[in-house]
Amino acid sequence: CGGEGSGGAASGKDDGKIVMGFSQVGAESGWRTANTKSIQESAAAAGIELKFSDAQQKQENQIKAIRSFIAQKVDIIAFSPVVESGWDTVLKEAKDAGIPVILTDRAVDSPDTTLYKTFIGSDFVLEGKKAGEWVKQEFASAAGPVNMVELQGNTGAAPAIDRKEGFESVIGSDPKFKMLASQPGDFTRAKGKEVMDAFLKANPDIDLLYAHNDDMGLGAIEAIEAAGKKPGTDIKIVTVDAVKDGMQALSDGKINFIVECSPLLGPQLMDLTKKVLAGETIPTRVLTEETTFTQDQAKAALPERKY
Ligand code: GZL
Repeated sequence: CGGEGSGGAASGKDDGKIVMGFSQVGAESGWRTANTKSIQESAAAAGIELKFSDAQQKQENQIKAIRSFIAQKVDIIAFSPVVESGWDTVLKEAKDAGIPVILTDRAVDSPDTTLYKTFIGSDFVLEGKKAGEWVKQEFASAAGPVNMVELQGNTGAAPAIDRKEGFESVIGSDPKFKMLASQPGDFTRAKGKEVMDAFLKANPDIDLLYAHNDDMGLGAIEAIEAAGKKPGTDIKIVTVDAVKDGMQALSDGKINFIVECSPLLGPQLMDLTKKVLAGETIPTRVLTEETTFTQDQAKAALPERKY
């Protein structure tokens, strides 16, 4: 097949159809399910043949999948790196094979930016800052201390690192706010519930939970209710994503604020894929559009939500 930048759309097959290898993090959250749906539906709509692999949140499975895509001589590889580090070797193998790579959703920390064409995804530091700004405003009149706990995403993941950094950059300097505990909940409901249960047993007076995604927040709500407390009232909750179940909890008053992180990256990915294979220059960073929701805004937005 034609190599990268070969002018016409290179194809792994005679019929000229673009073949994409996509390595997905897993199926850990409502966000991930919506992201997978967006990618699969957009590939079909764009006439791109998709070879899709679910890594079950394991980096070694993503590396295996990328090597398999290289062996199959796909035209392009796209993936959402489950963690930031450890990609240089396999990305160099893709580069040496003349197969362009696009990062979606999460970034890698490689200093060699020639290893991929672009990164389409959110600004996770900004998402953390938006969550922190809401907390400062919500507790502006509180004398303090404001006792907080944090459920982080999976260790080493760009959204976990950056959402924590962004939140701390806004809250960190104010002595009124005390972070009593901060642990990974791996972006899943089950782990979020388990860790929140432990937080509640060790800290009787929690005022606020910051969860790096809705799913961990929803798991935490189960633990809070099991402990006989009212989520959204006794313990305020701010999360990130704005998936349907999170927005429903927000509308029901069990979550107090959600920072949106859009999973609908499929159309942009397919558009950029065609540009890369046509030899066009594309931006090295594509930011996704997203907003924030209060309880009233969730009530209004729910009927129209796509995910
Ligand atoms: C963010 C994405 C995160 C979501 C979680 O772009 O990587 O992973 O916030 C998902 O819900 O599991």
